[in-house]
Amino acid sequence: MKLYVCWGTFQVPLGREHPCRDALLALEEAGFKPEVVKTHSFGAVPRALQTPKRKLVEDATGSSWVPALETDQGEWISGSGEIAAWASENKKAEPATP
Ligand SMILES: N[C@@H](CCC(=O)N[C@@H](CS)C(=O)NCC(=O)O)C(=O)O
Repeated sequence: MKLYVCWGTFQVPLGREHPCRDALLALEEAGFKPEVVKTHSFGAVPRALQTPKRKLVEDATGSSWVPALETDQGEWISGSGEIAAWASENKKAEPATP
């Protein structure tokens, strides 16, 4: 799976939430290890000036804003809350203990 993010998944100062980081942590918590794809640019930039990765996200989700998740099944989920909900619904099973 691929998690499309802005410029990274770093923590931001002053306790402000960073949606791309929240999405990654929710996926990791659910046992996934997504490939993180940096799209750069910014969601509000006009399409003509967007990066190819932002255009890909917009074509798939209808919005150039990130975070956006592309699952291994080719499903796209847009938004950190939606990605977190998907992660908890599709949690990977714990490996059986010997
Ligand atoms: N409600 C959205 C907000 C997304 C959001 O604010 N994303 C940050 C990046 S982490 C942003 O600045 N988005 C503009 C962009 O870069 O697309 C969510 O939680 O997913």
